[in-house]
Amino acid sequence: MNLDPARLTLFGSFTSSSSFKPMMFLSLSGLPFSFRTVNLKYGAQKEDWYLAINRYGQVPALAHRGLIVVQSNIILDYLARETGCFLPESEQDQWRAREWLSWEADAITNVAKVRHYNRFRKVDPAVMDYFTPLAESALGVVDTALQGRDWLVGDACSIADLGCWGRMVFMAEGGLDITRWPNIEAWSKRIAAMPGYDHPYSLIPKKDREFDPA
Ligand SMILES: N[C@@H](CCC(=O)N[C@@H](CS)C(=O)NCC(=O)O)C(=O)O
Repeated sequence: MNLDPARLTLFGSFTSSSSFKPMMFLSLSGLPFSFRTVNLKYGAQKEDWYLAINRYGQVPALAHRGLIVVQSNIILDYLARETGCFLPESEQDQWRAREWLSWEADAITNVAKVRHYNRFRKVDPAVMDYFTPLAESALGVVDTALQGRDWLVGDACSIADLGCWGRMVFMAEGGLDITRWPNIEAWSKRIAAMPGYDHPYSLIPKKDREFDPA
């Protein structure tokens, strides 16, 4: 695959919360980039050409400067360091944002699991009974953290917010009603109000596309 090393190239899929995170970062930042679709429905993520990019056989992946970066939260961290966008100001807050991203992968990922099993792969009800309380507990932690504050870290939207919201964006498809967590609902509206935001089904292209904002 021919890649321009100077240009950010994101590989992803429109049904993927993990892809939504870097897609949201790039769109909210108004950065030029190329999008390359990896069709999960047809198993493109397990084809040799893509395994050469992401050995885990999953989306997303980012190519830039001859580097390949995978794992959505690492991509967010890379983009923040590279562009300065959504990077908290103080070093302490930068570490705190990365801490949220790491915790997100442990805990909020259960929200994505509940949605996945509910929407794409029917499982034994016992599986849902196991994962649903874990998802609810993670949402409770985020809701409490947002009590009395607009953003998870510092005074501005950061990669912590994009990583955590990105993973839970499809929560309704898992039967998790956002109105049960009022601080999360208010925070999601703050993120959605930012120019460049859209729901993943609208934001993430279904075909390869070039983004060159004026
Ligand atoms: N920890 C990874 C998870 C990536 C992930 O689970 N990607 C899903 C879509 S959201 C995927 O590619 N699934 C297809 C597969 O596993 O075959 C990340 O955050 O990037």
